[in-house]
Amino acid sequence: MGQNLAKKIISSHLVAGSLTTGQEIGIRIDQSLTQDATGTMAYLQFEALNLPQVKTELSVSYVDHNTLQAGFENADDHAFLQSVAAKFGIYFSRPGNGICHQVHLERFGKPGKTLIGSDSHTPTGGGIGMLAIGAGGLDVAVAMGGGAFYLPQPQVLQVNLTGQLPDWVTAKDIILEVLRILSVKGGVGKIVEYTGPGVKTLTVPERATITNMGAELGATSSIFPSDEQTLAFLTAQGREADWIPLTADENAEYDESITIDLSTLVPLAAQPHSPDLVVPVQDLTTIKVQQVAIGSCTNSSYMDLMRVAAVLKGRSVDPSVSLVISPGSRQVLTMLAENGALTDLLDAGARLLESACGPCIGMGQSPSSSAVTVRTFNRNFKGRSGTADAQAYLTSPETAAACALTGYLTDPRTLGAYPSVSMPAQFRYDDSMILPPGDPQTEIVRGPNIKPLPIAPSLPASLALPVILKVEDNVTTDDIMPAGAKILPLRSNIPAMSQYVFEKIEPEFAAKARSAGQSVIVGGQNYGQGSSREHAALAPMYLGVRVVLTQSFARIHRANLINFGILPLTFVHPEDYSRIKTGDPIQLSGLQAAIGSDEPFAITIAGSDQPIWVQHTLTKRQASIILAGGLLNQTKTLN
Ligand code: MIC
Ligand code: SF4
Repeated sequence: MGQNLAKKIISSHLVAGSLTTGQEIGIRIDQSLTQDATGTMAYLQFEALNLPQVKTELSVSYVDHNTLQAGFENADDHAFLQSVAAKFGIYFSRPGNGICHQVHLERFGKPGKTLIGSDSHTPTGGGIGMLAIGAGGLDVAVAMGGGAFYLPQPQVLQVNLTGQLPDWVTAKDIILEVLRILSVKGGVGKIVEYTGPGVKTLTVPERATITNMGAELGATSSIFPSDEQTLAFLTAQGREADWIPLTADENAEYDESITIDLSTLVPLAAQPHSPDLVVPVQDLTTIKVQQVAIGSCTNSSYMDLMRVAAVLKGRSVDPSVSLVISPGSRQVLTMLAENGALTDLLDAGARLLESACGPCIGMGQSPSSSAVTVRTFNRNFKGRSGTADAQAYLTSPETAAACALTGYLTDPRTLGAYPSVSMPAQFRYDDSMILPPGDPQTEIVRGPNIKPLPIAPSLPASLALPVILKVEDNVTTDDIMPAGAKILPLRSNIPAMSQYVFEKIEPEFAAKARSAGQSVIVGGQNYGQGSSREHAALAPMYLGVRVVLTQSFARIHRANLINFGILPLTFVHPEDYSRIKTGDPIQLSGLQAAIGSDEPFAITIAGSDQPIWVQHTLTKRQASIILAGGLLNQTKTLN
């Protein structure tokens, strides 16, 4: 049997472990990216490693999340990031230059390379044939320092694409179909590899829409081969020298396989409040829409916006709808400006935002009370838009444009002929807003918003602590550590930010945690899905959370908990979840021995003689991190 593409790239970067599913492996990292909302922490951590320069082939620091400057905080963070980049050998993409994943694809991504990014949508790079993985900032800091990135060897799930998309059906509908089939837990522990004759019908930006939203499957990464389409994209970006052909062997082996016939797909929408609640748009057409938001790292490429412009040209947005558009990059925006498509958008009544994450992360443009908002984004978690009772639907740009015109959820196939838009032979590239690395003597600019890193205590032999919160399945990192325009500016200030932990689920959480001193959280399945934000581990750690006990975890969040010294445990018998309630005092003893062993161990609820069996499934490397009180403590001990 031949090798699949994911395993080929892993094999060529393997520095620890072997290719046995589930075993921990370490891979060498060629490129890294950070964005501002996670980057401040990642670079504080990099500084703590005491290294003079990054050791990767390429590292880029982007500013795209916290771009509303309603006070000094975000601007202070930008200045910090710019000075750190200059000093440590990192490229700096200035605010306004675009969303990290879009710009990275355009200007830096290379087939066959490994990329780690402090953002869960880093797998966007899989669209160009990279093995691109999202991680917490500390893992990115370690990789920038030349350390390996560790992960359980993923299974490889083949998605075999046959046929060709009908008019008005898009790459977004393909990934929504995959989400419908597999759910938000379906990709956990897996790399999703796209193969089959349908692949060559998709351009790189279309592939990137699909790999981007693989994050919503919980997948470790998603990847497409590097072929003629990849060469065409790189050539149009003036980067043909970066192309290599790369594909799975003819008879490659996969752990699982599904087939999707593209010609059978229809326009789809993910309903509130989960990206896997997918139905055909034609079933939703009685729903009134108040806001349409087009943009985000999923769907803001040049071709996406050209199609939107073609749909809107000569028409008007319904007066009951606010249409906001955030182009993915300065490249996209300047091309639209130059060819007149921007005028078509503005003439139709679109409101233009800067090239940044914007409404996707609740950084402005929150919809009105109980509004229906149709978004081309990748996440529609409750409250993420900044309006607690808003109802967010996720669709393709074409569907979103149709909704903007009619004021209802609208199947775009009702609009008539599909506008033909093709990939330009040449994109307009001007990298003047990407600053190359500067002087290693650069003084780091540290405004009052940059607070020192909190460090976790090491793990004691026993712990007696109360359950301060019990939550259900699929709790997101947006639930644990909300984002939005009010809280995001505090990303480099953990003491201030920790006030908001679990704010939407239990407004008293921070106060309760403080008064308990030390505490445990109990969760259902897929705890911590969504964002890579390590603040969802760091801030609870700062508030004294020592253990999180669940039925299962999302990959990045579990790694972040370990990195910050919070012990992640799972129930041996998932039904034991129902035996624990908020307020129960939990007793864990013989902890160091239990962590040193692979066996399940018993914990008790004080006053009950029935033990609850739990397991940690930590590798030896992770166990030593937990015992040391987190990766920074451990790395310092090793130095
Ligand atoms: C997101 O889409 O939730 C974010 C904001 O990009 C996060 C990173 C963050 O919380 O800063 C992500 O996806 O990792
Ligand atoms: Fe930015 Fe949204 Fe993409 Fe996250 S998902 S990187 S917030 S555009």
